[in-house]
Amino acid sequence: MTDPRDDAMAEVLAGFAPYPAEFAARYRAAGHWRGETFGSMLRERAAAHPDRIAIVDPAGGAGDDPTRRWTYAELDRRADRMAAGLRARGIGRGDRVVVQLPNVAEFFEVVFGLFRIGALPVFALPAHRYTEISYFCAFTGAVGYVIPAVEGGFDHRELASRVRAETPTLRHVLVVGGDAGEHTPLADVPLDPSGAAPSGSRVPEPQPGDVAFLQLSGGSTGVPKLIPRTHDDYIYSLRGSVELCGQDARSVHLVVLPAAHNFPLSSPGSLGTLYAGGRVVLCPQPSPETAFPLIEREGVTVTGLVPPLALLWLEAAERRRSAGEDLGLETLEVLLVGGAKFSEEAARRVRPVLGCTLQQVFGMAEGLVNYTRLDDPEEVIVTTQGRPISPDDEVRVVDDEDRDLPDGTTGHLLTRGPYTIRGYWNAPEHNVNSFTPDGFYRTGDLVRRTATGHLVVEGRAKDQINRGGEKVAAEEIENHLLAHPAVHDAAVVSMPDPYLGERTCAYVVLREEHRARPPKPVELKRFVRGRGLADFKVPDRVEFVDAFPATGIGKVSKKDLRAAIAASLSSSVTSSVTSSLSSS
Ligand code: OOB
Repeated sequence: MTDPRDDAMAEVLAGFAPYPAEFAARYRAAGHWRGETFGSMLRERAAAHPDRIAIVDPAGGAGDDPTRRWTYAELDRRADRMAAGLRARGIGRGDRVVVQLPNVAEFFEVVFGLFRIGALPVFALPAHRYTEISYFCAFTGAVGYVIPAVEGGFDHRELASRVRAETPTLRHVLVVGGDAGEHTPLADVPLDPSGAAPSGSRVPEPQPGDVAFLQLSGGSTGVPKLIPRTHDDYIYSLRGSVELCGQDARSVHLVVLPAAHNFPLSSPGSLGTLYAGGRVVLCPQPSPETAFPLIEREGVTVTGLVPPLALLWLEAAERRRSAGEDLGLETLEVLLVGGAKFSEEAARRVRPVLGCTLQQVFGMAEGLVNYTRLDDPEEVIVTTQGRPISPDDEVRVVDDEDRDLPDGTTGHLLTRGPYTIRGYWNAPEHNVNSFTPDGFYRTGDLVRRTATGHLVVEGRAKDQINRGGEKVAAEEIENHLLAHPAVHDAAVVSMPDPYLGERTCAYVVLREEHRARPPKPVELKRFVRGRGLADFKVPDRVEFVDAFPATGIGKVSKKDLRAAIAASLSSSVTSSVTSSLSSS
């Protein structure tokens, strides 16, 4: 008898570009893909060390100390009960469920519950709003959406009601904590597994080659693309990361960045820590005020940060040290920094100021992750973004015509390997541009390879702004600006920023009839925000121009726009420095 829910898996597979058979065979023979699934991984860890703590959530519990501590056995039991409850509600293999949770213990209960039944989490970020969420739900045909009630002052229940009314597939909105309103409290879902499955029904176990979840691409196109990752490929990246980062059962990993992002999830992140049998501590806020005491109290050994947060932590540590305070960071052994380029100058401060080893990470949700090694010379650690996890990661640095370049020359990074996707989910028209015919992913990053095989990120060819690790696709924001009645044309580019590395600048050409009385920049920002999208995508600056500079073949020259805003910023810095000098 076929399970009707197999239809959902058929939909997933229809949009999935599998690894060619000869590559899959090679990755298996090399021992990279070992036939593990997330469900079996947790089951095995819980059997091996049931009483070890898996998850520490400093909030959400009852009593004087709200900290929740779940052992491996408890996480495993909760995943089973969640899986049974989700199945009883009709969610099954291949179904997509958008998960948008802050760093709370329930994130793991839900995600492992979904893994166990072969349903696919779609990993949204807490900052996403109506535009992104409605798109994820519609595009993936999601049957479920998991949210907090209110987070950071934002009522996710209202957003969920609106999306639910508009998305015919969306049957379940599950709410963690607080009043669920018209939706279902997540706490009502778990069921005793023995009573859940109707007798005689087939419950197909997820297979290692199945798509386990959909991750989001940073994006450079009008709408975000979805990244299908399999159990086999992702677990291999976890195992590799765990080894390179020296993680083991003693590791205590602080999850500071949003848990669903690929970096804190897998590099080596929370899932890598669970793979290694270590302890995951959830940090509700990334500030040093919250994180430092948690590091001290929980004996945190490793954490990962984006460059702006690393800078913030360095400054806080220096300030406290010069005030004679004890930092309490003695247990911290490794600080991973990635998501955006970490300046050499800041990288040099990590060891002396925080007393731990810096590990640079240059990764991407599509796959390839590079790390500096813990025993690399300090010069390599501070001046490069690392080298690939796997001996089977194929890395090419090429010119504009896809011709290989020698080491030391900057070019486009192409990659193929045992944990890099062969295509975005359901996006044949993008896949033609994003992958070479022989399956290399075009990362859009400009890199240089050193003689030691380490990569140095030199820039980007994709039309994206990297705002301190948060990715903004220029085209997506341009489309929002074009919806404004006064806007004739828009071009969004990066501008340098000492803290975030880059911020967004929107160049706008107004329609004739609006030029005499142009809208204020703040009105355009408000308009974009009002369309309901993540706050980090709202342009930081709006500049009005009569026309855009053009390239030789008549396209908008973003290079010239970037140069113009950079020059104008540096001259305004110079003039403000000059005026402050002359007034002092
Ligand atoms: C990580 O993943 P995504 O998918 O949000 O973004 C990937 C892109 C890369 O293609 C590159 O443009 C940029 O982010 N990036 C870096 C970088 N790490 C990522 N650029 C310069 N230096 C770095 N160290 O951001 C991500 C995924 C897994 C681990 C770490 C980061």
